[in-house]
Amino acid sequence: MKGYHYMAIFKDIDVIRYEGPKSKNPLAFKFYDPERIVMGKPMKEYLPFAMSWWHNLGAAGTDMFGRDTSDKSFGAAQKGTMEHAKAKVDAGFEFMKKLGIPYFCWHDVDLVPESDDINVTNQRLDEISDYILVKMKETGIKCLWGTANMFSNPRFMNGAGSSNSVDVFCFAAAQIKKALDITVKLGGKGYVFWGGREGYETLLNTDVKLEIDNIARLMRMAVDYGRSIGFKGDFYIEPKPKEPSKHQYDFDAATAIGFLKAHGLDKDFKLNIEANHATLAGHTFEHELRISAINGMLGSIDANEGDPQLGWDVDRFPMDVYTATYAMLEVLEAGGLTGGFNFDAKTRRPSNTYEDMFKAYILGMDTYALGLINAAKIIEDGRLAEFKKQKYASWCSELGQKIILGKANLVELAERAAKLRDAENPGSGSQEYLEEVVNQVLFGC
Ligand code: XUL
Ligand code: CO
Repeated sequence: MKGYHYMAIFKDIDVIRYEGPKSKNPLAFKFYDPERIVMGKPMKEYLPFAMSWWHNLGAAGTDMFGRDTSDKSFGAAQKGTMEHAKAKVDAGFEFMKKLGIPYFCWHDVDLVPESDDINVTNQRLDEISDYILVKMKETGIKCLWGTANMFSNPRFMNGAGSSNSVDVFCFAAAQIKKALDITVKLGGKGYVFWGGREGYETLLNTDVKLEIDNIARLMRMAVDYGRSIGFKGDFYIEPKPKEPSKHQYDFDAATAIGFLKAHGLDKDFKLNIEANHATLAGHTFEHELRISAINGMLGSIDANEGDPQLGWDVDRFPMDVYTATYAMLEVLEAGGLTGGFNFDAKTRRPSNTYEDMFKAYILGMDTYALGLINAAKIIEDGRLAEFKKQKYASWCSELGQKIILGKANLVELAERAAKLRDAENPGSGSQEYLEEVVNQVLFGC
């Protein structure tokens, strides 16, 4: 790293400012106005945005059919070196500073090139995290969460916590230990488990019970170690049903919550819900947020979106304002996030310039700002909440409360049904009316 001199990477790009909905400046916010007060608080407090190290500073366009389209060397002579790792830090902090992004998220192998010797990789992580700390102090930018990449290295082909091999399990443990050390060193608010290889291709060769129990054992060790070194934040599971494994054990929020409760991990864990993972599981994003929230486990969000025509994880920057609105309704109703909004998103392969990186984040941040503004309007309008209140009004009756308190039994309920002879119509669900209300609130004056 000696001999590397810092200079601005994005020289031609100025600080990104709010210019309002009428601005035609592609490098300005149209809706994200950090200081604008929404429901009593500045917008930026509702929307703690984070930059994902892997997509923004790493992914350069390689796909299964072709190589990189963009230059993410950031001025380093050679990629995959510590000079490059440091150039990524410089680029990342300049980028976040110019956009006003307060947090970042990382995998261990996003920060430094992985060596064949884990001891060397760990020394590199020590070195780069010293440098990141300097930048954090200079800029005030913070770490949202860290994680260990336990899916890229070929040793994890049969899983990490779910591996058939005890030695591979040890490597997973070692990577988690180090990633936790660095998370604590950087003051991270959370630590993520995303189990891309924690699943199976075929039951013919898989001991599902041993694998799931072993994942829990590894997570328990992570909690115990994390707490022993002073990590006070939340552990997160990031559910995803498939890809790269055909079937992943953390299929969706409900599955992950059941797993956490069954293994006594629910006090230390919350969920990191990713929009594109929700849709891959056949759910809406807001469904996954609701299931997490009602279980007290809505921790953080990976903000992106899928493509309606593509059945895999495309990690697009979010632009769907309805989805962002429904998501922000869930977040507001849950009382906010303890984590943040990490743009686990990448520019499309042909969007290959530095400017595109900025425009992508502008799109994502503006979409969530619109989501917040709209969700606040829906709450302030009150018609949706009032409808729901009326819909469930019978549960406020004496009998309804008796059932809720667990004091009723089947015999007395059957007696009431017999007396009524026929149940009254429970009332219209009025979906079309409610959708019209949403449109009116969004597009009416
Ligand atoms: C993969 C994915 C990961 C996690 C962190 O689909 O979402 O990038 O967010 O490992
Ligand atoms: Co993610």
